[in-house]
Amino acid sequence: PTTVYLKDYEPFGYLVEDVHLTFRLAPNATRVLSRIRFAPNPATKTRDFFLNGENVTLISAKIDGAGVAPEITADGLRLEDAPDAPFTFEAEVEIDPAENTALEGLYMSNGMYCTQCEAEGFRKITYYPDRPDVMATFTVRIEGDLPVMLSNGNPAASGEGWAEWHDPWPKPSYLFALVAGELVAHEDRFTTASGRAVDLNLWVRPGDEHKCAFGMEALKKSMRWDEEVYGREYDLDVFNIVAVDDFNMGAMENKGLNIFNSAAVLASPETSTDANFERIEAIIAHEYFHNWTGNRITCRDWFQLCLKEGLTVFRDSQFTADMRSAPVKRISDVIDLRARQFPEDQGPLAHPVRPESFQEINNFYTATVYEKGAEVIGMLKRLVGDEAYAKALDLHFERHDGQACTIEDWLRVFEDATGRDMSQFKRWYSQAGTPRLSVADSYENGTYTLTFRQHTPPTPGQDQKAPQVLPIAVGLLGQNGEEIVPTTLLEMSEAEQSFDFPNMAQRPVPSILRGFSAPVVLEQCWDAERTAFLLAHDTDPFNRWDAGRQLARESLVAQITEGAAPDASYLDGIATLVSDEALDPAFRALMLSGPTQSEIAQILHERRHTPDPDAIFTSAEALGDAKAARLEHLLPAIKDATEIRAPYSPDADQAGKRALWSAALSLETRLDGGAAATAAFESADNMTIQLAALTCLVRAGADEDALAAFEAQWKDDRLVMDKWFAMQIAATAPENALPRARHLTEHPAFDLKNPNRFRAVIGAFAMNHAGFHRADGEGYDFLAGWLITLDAKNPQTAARMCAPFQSWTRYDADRRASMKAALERIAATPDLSRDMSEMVSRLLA
Ligand code: BAL
Ligand code: ZN
Repeated sequence: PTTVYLKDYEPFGYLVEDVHLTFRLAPNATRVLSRIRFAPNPATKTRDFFLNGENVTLISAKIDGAGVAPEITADGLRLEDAPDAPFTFEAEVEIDPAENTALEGLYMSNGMYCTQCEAEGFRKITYYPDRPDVMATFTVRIEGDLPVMLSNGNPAASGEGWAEWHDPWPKPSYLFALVAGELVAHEDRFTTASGRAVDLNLWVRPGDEHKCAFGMEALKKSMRWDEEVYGREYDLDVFNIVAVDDFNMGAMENKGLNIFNSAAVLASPETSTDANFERIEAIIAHEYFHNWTGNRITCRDWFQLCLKEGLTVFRDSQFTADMRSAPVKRISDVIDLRARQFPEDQGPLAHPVRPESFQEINNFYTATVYEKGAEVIGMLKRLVGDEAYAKALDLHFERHDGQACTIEDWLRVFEDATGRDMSQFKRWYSQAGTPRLSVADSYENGTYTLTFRQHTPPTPGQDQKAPQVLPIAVGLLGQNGEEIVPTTLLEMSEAEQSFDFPNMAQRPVPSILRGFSAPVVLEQCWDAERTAFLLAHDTDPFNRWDAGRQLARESLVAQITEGAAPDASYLDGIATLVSDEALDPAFRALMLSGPTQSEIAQILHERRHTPDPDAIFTSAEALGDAKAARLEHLLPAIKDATEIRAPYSPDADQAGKRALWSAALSLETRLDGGAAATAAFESADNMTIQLAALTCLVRAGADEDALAAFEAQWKDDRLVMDKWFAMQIAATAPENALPRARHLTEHPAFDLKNPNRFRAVIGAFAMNHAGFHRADGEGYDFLAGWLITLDAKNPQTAARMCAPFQSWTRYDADRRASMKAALERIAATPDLSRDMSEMVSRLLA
């Protein structure tokens, strides 16, 4: 496979003025007629007229009305003698949406036509310069015998069996979308700040109408928020969202026609959990916010993906923080970052936020590009301050509207708006790996000094790392717990740097990296007493939570490596916090959650212990049991105070109470073997409690009747059944995970072609840490086998599911050998996709 490099970027030799497309829909033989006006690009000298195209059959091609016979290859079409003056290119091609199981380009899902073009799917629809720096207006005519036929922009005209759409905003082909099928709309209306009336539609399959109201409200809140916080208004007369069952990603921000995985938009109290509601609100916001950060201002090339994704994730996090609890959102984001991005940054798949090469861009829709990309924006904002950030963003929108931009453009805006030199900060975009920040302190003559050292370990292809700019938020507490220096931002730019705090009457207790102000691993000398003190007194909710997390982590490490008992100071600290009714229940629920088993494996590995997945599981269970015993006397009061009697609402307040109630139920199950959970399961009137209770029963191994009852109740709801499949595999005891996963692949509702269902079984299995890492290596073989099978149909989803193998070098020799063999088995598979072959070769490098 060919490797593409950032350094080789060249603009396309032609500009596209406008595009007219006609679709004659037919499941196995859709005809696509294109009429594209090209003009030589004055910015380039080369005029190679090459149009990308894959899996399309050319029927005819014309230039200015005269037939031409271009050279056709597996990846496109070339005309040697294309004019060096404006011309119109026309083509008719045939494609086969019904056979398209890769879900890229135009495909069919439950009898409905839909598209996914990002990153390079448009070339599977017709011949086109399928690259984000070619922007054009699109007019689309759809012909077919279907009641609803949608494309981007505004509706232009329609009649029996046809509809036309016009999108006045120039866009790259990756934002093209078409949907046609039997759909019903949940309708609403929004008036923008400047008075534009916008028709809003959420299109769903008949039968799903009752799952639309929440998504629609989330859309309206997002539209208002973007006006109020970023001054960004919507720019078309309609905004359409469509729910699709078979979809590789969560959702897609196509101009004016967002397409959503139905799991990321459909919601009802009976079928969706609080976590589902929050995620749906965030994804709707994310896709909507792309209208300005992604669509109006797009990326010059795919190396710049973080320009739109990092910024848009950052914006959706701000939105969720505003709609719900900011500290809870921050803690949840960091849990996610540490669980998904840190392992990526610390393993064989590490790559910079802006990668410099790829074989298959679909492999770079990663936690690094998205979540670390968002952390980078957060650091920028912290460093320049809120006002300067707002000024820079205004300049970005003003200067770059309608353009395809780079990270250099983005940082120049900050330089111009703030006068600050961004050259060192730019390393956050080019240097892979998680910086490790160590800290030492001293107290002399009334001056307290913090000395930091930063170091980033080597990553593939990058042996040497230079110091990065780190915003380090610090607060100082007095010995009796009062705050003596409120949160202060220290700016570190050297490998080692000290910061003095003079006039300290006493030696303070430092609270470092408040709010997780930079995405680093903080290495403080382990001080159990200080950590317990911060757990009790820190005014920064993130660091308070993190103190609890550190105590739990150290307890587990000591249990595993020294045979120690669960740490009493951790249990005492937690007991005080969870019963403190002045604290937000959602925060208290987070305090009760422990580190993941994979996180413990990583820490053990860093400390030169070979992680034993079974020992990690057993210790985590022992800590859970000890927590239950220590909190036993508090559980009835916690449950009483958080029991919701009002009708269900997915708001943050109720959701927080249910989270704490469910965490208490989970501890109670450790004490009563499942009696309370069974009662909760049987009386639940919402999915949050029903699933929480079922999870408790699965963990307790008392799940047979409840799993059967749940299946009988929900067998016709595909989204609920995904939860049923996933949870019983992920939460079961390790020895049951593989037999259960195997058994469920034979369930009549297991469907390889539906990415949600595949992830619910095969992906959930890899989340059962000790189950996946079975000593006999059969877990690895099982995952490898299914990834090989899926790769033949849907390479994108298969390749993304290789991530569980990324930590393979941290385990013992037998497990390493088994994982390597599993990866080699994938690598040796004939006709492996480009996606998969790139992933496996990076994992084995
Ligand atoms: N652009 C792909 C889906 C998303 O990040 O919104
Ligand atoms: Zn996005």
